[in-house]
Amino acid sequence: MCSLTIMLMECKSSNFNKVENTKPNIVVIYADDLGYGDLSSYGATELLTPNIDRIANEGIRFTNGYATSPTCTPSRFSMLSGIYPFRSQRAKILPGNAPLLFEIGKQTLPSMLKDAGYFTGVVGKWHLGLGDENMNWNEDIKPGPLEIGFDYSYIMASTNDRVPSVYVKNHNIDGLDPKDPISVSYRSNFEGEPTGKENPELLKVHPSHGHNKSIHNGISRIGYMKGGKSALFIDEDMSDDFLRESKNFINNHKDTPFFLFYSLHQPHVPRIPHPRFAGKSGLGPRGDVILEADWAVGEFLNELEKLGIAENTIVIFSSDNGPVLDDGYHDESETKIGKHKPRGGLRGGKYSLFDAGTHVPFMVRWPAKIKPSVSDALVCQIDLTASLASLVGQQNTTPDSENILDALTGTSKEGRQNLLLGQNNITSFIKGNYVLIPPHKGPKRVNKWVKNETGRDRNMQLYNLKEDRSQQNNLADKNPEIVAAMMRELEIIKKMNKSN
Ligand code: NG6
Ligand code: CA
Repeated sequence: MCSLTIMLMECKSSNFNKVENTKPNIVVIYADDLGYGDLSSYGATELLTPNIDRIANEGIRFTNGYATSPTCTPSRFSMLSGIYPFRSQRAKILPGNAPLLFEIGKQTLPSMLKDAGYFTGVVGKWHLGLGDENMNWNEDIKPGPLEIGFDYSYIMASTNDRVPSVYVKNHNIDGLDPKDPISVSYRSNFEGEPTGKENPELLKVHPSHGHNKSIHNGISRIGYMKGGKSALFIDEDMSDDFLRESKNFINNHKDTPFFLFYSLHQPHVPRIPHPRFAGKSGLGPRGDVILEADWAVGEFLNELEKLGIAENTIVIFSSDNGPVLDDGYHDESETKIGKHKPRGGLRGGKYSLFDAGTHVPFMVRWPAKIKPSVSDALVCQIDLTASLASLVGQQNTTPDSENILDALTGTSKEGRQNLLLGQNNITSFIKGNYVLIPPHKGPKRVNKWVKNETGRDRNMQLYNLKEDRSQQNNLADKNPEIVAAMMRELEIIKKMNKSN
């Protein structure tokens, strides 16, 4: 048992109030599609991110930190549920009207912390489904975050490129006028409503592929919607909206231990910075929204300081998947990229089994306990539940989360021994320095717009990530025994299907 756990448990037996005061606040700041090379603390030179870098420089900067999946929904699902995405058939990119992905009643990261006495909240992107089949967006929207362990939620209903373009506060759309109800469809348009496909003259940003359905704020999206005018979000204000809500949350709960999942929407498409940041990066909107996110993180960290709680607040920063340039809109992400390298020398990117799909920035700051350092330990977002459970004296009952608290707090350089990545039957497997990518059918590139390599190949692939971080030398043919051993272990993990 780690020393921090012992310390908290000793406090618990001697004086319950004392443990309540000792428990650190916990904040997970989660970027959307931010690559390993997108931050100056991870080597970016064309783009400076001094505020996010503060978390890295004042805490532990992990060089082997992972999301479980190269897309949003499965990574978020496993971070909050402690379940590998492949165990859930539905854990893949969800449409905006998908039902809630979680099985209610099972332990989650927020429910575990709630059981430990934390006030728990989520602000920002969700993309984990809401409600059940045939949900009416004008009534109570549930089940959702409040049914899986959050005490408070202020979330984007789906993604910034999927309808409905509204925020949901607890069980209801924020600012909805009952006289102007909202209708949502992912099948057919509502009569008389313009679309990006038919009315390009109404657009301020044009789609490159997909994203040509309902228009809101001069941007066409995925899916159709109608009504709800007073509740529609303004893309330019989204960063400020989530920052305001996050600051309110910590102000309101500064006197109890709190857990906040602050889920940024940057740099996911559509990349629409506030005018304060437009043109500031010289790299086009993708760079501008990264600067905007960096600013918001700085404001949030300042607020922790202003409230006098920064010292005993754990701030974890990471990203849900790797980077992508064109992801559906003409937004100069390719033409203005210049020398910036979002994947930071890794191979692949969003949607990819190659390393840049899941190998992301990962940093942990806790001024009261953590000494600044850099760690090569293999750490994954899926481990937050078991690790933080150990910290706050709770049992982890999730199947795949591992207790790597010592690595996360810097008292050990050892993290996970292995890690299964991907979703459904499209997976890869890390063990020690090696990554194994079993044969998968499918295209080499996502499509003609999204140029990221998928990492799929009909042949077995094995790479030594330590010696060959850009995955140029496939070692599978020369090392059949390593391949066989890793395949066996991968299959065992897949079959284990431990459940609560
Ligand atoms: C894709 C979208 C892409 C993005 C992605 C989900 C098209 C053509 N592409 O289907 O723009 O929304 O889904 O991204 O529609 S994620 O980061 O939320 O996983
Ligand atoms: Ca994402």
